[in-house]
Amino acid sequence: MSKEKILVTSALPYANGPIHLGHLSGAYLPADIYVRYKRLKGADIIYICGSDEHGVPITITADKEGVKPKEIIDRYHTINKEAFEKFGMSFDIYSRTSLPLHHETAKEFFLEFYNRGILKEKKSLQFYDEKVKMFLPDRYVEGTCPNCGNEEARSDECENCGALYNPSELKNPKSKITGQTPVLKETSHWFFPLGDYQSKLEKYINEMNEKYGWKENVLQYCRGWFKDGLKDRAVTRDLDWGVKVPIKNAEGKVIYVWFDAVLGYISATKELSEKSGKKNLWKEYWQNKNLPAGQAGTKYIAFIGKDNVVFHCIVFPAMLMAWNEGNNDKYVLPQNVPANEFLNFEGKKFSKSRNWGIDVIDFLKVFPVDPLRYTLAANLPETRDTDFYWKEFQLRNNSELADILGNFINRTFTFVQKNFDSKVPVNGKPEKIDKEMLKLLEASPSKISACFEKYKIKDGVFEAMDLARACNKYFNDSEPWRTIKSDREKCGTTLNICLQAIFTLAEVFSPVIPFSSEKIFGMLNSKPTGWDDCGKENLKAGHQLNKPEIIFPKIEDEMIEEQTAKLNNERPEANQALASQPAAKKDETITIDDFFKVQLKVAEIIHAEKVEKSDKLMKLKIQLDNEERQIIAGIAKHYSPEELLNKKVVVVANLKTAKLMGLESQGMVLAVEDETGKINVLTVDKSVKNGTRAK
Ligand code: B3M
Ligand code: ZN
Repeated sequence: MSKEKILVTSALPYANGPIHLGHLSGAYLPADIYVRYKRLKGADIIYICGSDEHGVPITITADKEGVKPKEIIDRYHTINKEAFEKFGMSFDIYSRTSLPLHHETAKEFFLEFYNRGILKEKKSLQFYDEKVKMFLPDRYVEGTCPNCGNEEARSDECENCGALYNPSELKNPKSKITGQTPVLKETSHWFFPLGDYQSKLEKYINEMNEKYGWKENVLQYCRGWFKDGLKDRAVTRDLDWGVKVPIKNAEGKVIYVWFDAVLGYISATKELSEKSGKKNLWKEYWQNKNLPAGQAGTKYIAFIGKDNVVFHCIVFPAMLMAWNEGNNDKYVLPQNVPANEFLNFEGKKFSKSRNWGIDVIDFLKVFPVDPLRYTLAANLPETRDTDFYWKEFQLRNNSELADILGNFINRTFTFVQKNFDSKVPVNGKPEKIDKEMLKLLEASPSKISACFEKYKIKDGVFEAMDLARACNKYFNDSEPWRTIKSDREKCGTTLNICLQAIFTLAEVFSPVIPFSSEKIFGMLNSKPTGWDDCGKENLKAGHQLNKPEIIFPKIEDEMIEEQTAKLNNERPEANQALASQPAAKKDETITIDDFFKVQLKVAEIIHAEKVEKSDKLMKLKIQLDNEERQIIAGIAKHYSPEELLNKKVVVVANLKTAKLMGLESQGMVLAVEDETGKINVLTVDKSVKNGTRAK
């Protein structure tokens, strides 16, 4: 059988922050398991990734820190590359989109489309912040989604419902730089006619789904966009960070980050070609050159998280189609895009600012990597969002890796060491139970691959652990501690088969826990055979084994408690000064008079400082019309004093004075808590006079 030719990519993470466990579960670990498995299957496979270093996510981070974007990308590219290495990601290349090779590739595509008249120049209205005199790209504007009402929607895209729209459709837009309402100003951009590709894209996705079975969540997202009808998409931005638009009269404009980022997969493969000294290697995978006999095309699998579906199932394929229509060297389109949902952390979204979650690097400073890989793999958000819990991590390590897999390996090795001089005993007298065990070993690899082939990584991992369970049962049922005295030959048979089983386990588990697998092979004094042979009897009688070691030490309670203690553990408090009111019963209405009993007034924060010995409370001085007041608000974890200063907020002005930590609070600041637990103080425009009553 000829080797499958496979190209695998994982989403290129933005180099603007450290990778956390959620990222790993979405687009990286499942891909790595798949790739490692395919390598053992003997596939001709390359695995591509790298940093996404353009776009507004980078410039926003740079602005926040007051440094140049270059500093940000250099920092996080290095950090993330190292984190991925420590986590055992087996990329063939981890490239970056700031490389000249990438800029050339992105420009080549842009010019191809431009020269063929595919890109249309259009004048459009775009948000412009008059205070800082600049056009505001997507993420610099926040407003209410015209589709679902999400109040944190970007200028042309809503992360909550996935809607894409024109900036003019966004409600209540605000500039993220100055907080002001931006104006819509004319600018000119080049647009890619996504709509022209709708029917081709629908056909492509249907065909791929019929042949290869796409995930239901991914199909759902795609159908949603098709239903709304695909629209032209601007592929340039007014920004000075990114790939410069390679045509005249385009000063100050760069190629839209998503247009260049997806091409990053191609340029990263080009870099791999250069590094490996095989100039045309990238073409073999991307353009179906040198395919093995009988294979119709490269199998391209793009692993991503759910928030990237539109770009990988619609935008990128459309770009490749457009290229292919005008060229003889044609690119392959993804055969499958097994996007995952999200992993949350102990019931809430990961959030750096709220100290919720843990970075990969920090995790691996304390715990070994394989228990993390195993726990994440057993809990992948394949069909719905899932959570990482510290307790579950401990349990998966102690009760599964250590008590099932580790225990089986350990008891077998110590038994053989003690009774058979660390040499593989002869399988002399296989009986029914032994033959059944051998059969199970032989059948297991293909059972597991059936899952992996369908990107059901989690199921494959469960199958592997089930095999380890069955191995323990076989050991128990065979009672070697008894037969060693009564029937040494029979006992040898049992242990021979147990060692063959360890070989099989070491190999089928190796995509998931590669570091431990390597140790086990070291103990076996052997090497992997390849997936299809690993269920056979691979160890010869008399083969010398090495000394056993404990592969999965237990994780003690204290170690877990230390971690949970570090978290910002309290439910982000509803502002204490914003004492929670007795909730009105569902159907209970109030009169307008009732409402007017509450005096809601606009006030300016003229001073803010943290309350000593409290990490939650902030002491505010506010200016009402003619009156200064002190309010103690439970918002110190969400705002710095500087951020609050000069904000115009809404306060309850006729609230009974209360005392908090011995300090008087003469009113209450209105705020809302979002679903992630972040508190947002309600603010009004600076032009509203202090003391103005809200009604
Ligand atoms: N950088 C978004 C993300 O990190 C984006 C992916 C690009 S894939 C070409 O989730
Ligand atoms: Zn929305």
